[in-house]
Amino acid sequence: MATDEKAPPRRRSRKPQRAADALADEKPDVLVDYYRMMWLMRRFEERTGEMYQRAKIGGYCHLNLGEEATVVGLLAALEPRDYLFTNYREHGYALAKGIEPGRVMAELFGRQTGVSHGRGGSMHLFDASARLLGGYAIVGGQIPLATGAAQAIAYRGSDEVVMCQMGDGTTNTGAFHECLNLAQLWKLPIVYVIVNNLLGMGTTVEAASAEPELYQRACAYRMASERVDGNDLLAVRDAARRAVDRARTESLPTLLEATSFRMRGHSVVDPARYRANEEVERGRARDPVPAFRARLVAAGVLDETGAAELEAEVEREVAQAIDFADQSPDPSVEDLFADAYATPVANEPRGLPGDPVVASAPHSVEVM
Ligand SMILES: Cc1ncc(C[n+]2csc(CCOP(=O)(O)OP(=O)(O)O)c2C)c(N)n1
Repeated sequence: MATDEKAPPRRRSRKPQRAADALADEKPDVLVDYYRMMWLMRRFEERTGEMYQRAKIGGYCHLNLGEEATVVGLLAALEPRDYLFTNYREHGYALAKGIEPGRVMAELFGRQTGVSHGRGGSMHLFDASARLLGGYAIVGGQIPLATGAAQAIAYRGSDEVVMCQMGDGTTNTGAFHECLNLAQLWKLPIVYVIVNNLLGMGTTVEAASAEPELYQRACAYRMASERVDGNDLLAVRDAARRAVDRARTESLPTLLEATSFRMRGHSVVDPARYRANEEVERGRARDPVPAFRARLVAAGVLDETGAAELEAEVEREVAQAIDFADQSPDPSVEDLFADAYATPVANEPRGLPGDPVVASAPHSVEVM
């Protein structure tokens, strides 16, 4: 090499700058939208707890309080055409999937205008048009269904992705292991997400799982996996994006674990006496909602007035959702058997992942 040749100027790594202010590369309006959704979930859930106390909501009711950063981060990685399956702790997921708060609240109130026409209530939110394919009450029940949806997508060769959320306690069920095995073997476009809020009801992960680092369970199936801090919305979103991208472009599954903290008891009727006060205080100190707000204010993305206006607007939106639910009619008795079967007419497609296959199956049975 000639000695007088000038060496090209060395590019400065962008890494140290990003570390100084990781928000610098983010679009401000997107960050505000994330905060808005977290705040909507927070107020929606707090008011839901209140409505339960006032006997407006029947049955069980599990809240997402404390898990907002995880939920918003996960959903930020999905396209509207992607499918979502969850367990019973799903109100926040429905909101983040874009379903109107009024329709979610009306479902909790058991009203006809609810997402599942009042027949499901909390734990059974379902909206095929939003591609939220359920809220499931049976621990792990959603995993085979989500895996089947991913198989249908792979079979048809389309590029949608399935996300399947579950709690830490769910990972000791047989369905979890059977489905992970098949998803890797059959190369299915699915992201399994464990929301590790450290407890399955009142049992700690350590007391229930021989391998408490739950993301490591993917090793048994040679599946890609990652653990992320569930209180860090952007970290969750980025990890979820990597997983969704792997599913969409390579048709490969991922196991994602988001460590989180459940602010209240397992359900609204659980006083959570099994937790030490210090543990709860530690968790509350890391509350992701005020932390994200403070971060946006410090970065100049939002000012105090803007944040307060946004919060007041959300407050009104939640109040309207409650009014809508309150004024909505109950489902009619004549409709008792409506939606009891998957399709009102045998083999009629409903736009679900497997429908075209079912509709064109040569051995399909005609029901007269
Ligand atoms: C098959 C089955 N067994 C038991 C239950 C009762 N149950 C409901 S939630 C739960 C604990 C689940 O914990 P986890 O998966 O960690 O979810 P989290 O509620 O913490 O989000 C149990 C045992 C159930 N609903 N279904």
